[in-house]
Amino acid sequence: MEKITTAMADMLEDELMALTDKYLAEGKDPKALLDAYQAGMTEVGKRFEAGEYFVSELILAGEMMNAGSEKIKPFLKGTLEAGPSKGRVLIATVEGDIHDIGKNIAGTMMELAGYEVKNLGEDVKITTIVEEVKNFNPILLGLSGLLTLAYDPMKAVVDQLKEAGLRDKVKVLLGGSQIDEHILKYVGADVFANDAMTNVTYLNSLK
Ligand code: B12
Repeated sequence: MEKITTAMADMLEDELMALTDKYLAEGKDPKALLDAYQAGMTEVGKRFEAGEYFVSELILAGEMMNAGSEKIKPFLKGTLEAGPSKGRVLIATVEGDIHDIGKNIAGTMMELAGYEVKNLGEDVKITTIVEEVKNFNPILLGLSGLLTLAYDPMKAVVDQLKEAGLRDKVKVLLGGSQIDEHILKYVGADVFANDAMTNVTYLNSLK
C-alpha cells in the first residue's frame, strides 16, 4: 500500500493506475486502498504548503484521486451491509469551498451502507442547505469543508438551523481532513469525520 501512497504523492499517474488495478485484482482490501490514496493526498498537501507543488499539481492530484476511486468503488460493494433505506442523509460542501472528492467518497460509503443520500454538491449557499434540511428531512446533515474559510459558513448553517427550529431534528456531522474537536465545538455540530467510515458507524449507532 505504501507504493500507492508514494505514486500518488509523486504524481506518477500511470504507475498509480497500474498498481490500483493490480491490487484490486489480487483482492486487496478496497478501504485500505482508499486510505493509501488519502495518505498520498496528505503528502501532496504538505508539498503544496512547502511551495514544492502548485495549484496545477493539486488539480492533477484531484483527477488521480477521482480516477482511482472510480476503480475502487465497485469493489466496496459487499464490504458494507445494504438493504432497504435506513434513513435520509444530506451532504454538501459549504459556501466558498469547492473540495468535493472526500465528500463524494463518504457519500458513496453511506449509500453502500443502505442510507438514502442527497448530495447538494460543492460551494453550496448556507440558505440552500437550511432549506434542503427543511424539505428533505434527513436524519444526518454532513457538511464538508477543507479550507479554514469553511468553518464560518458551517457555523452559520448550524446557527440558522437553530433559528429555524430545525436543529433538534437533525444530527450535524463535519467532514474534512482538518476538522478536530475545537472546530466541532466552534461550529456547534454533533460529530466530525476525518475518514469515510466514521459517518457510517455513527449513523448505525443512531438506531
Ligand atoms: C485536491 C485538492 C484540491 C483540488 C480539489 C479538487 C476537488 N474536486 O475536490 C483543487 C485543485 C480544486 C484545490 C483547490 C484549492 N485548494 Co486544495 N487541496 C487539495 C488536496 C491536495 C487534497 C484534498 C482531497 O481531495 N483529499 C482526498 C480526500 C479523500 O480526503 P478528504 O477531502 O480529507 O476527505 C476525507 C475525510 O476528510 C472525510 N470527509 C471529507 N468530507 C466529508 C464529508 C462527509 C459528510 C463525511 C462523512 C466525511 C468527509 O472523508 C473523506 C474520505 O476519507 C488538499 C490537501 C489535503 N491533504 O487535504 C488541498 C487543500 C485542502 N487545498 C488547499 C488550498 C489552499 C486550496 C486553494 C485555496 C489553492 C489556491 N491557491 O487556489 C484552492 C481553493 C479552492 C476553493 N475555493 O475551494 C489547502 C487548504 C488550507 C486551509 N487550511 O485552508 C490544502 C489543505 C493544501 C495545503 N496543505 O495547503 N485543492
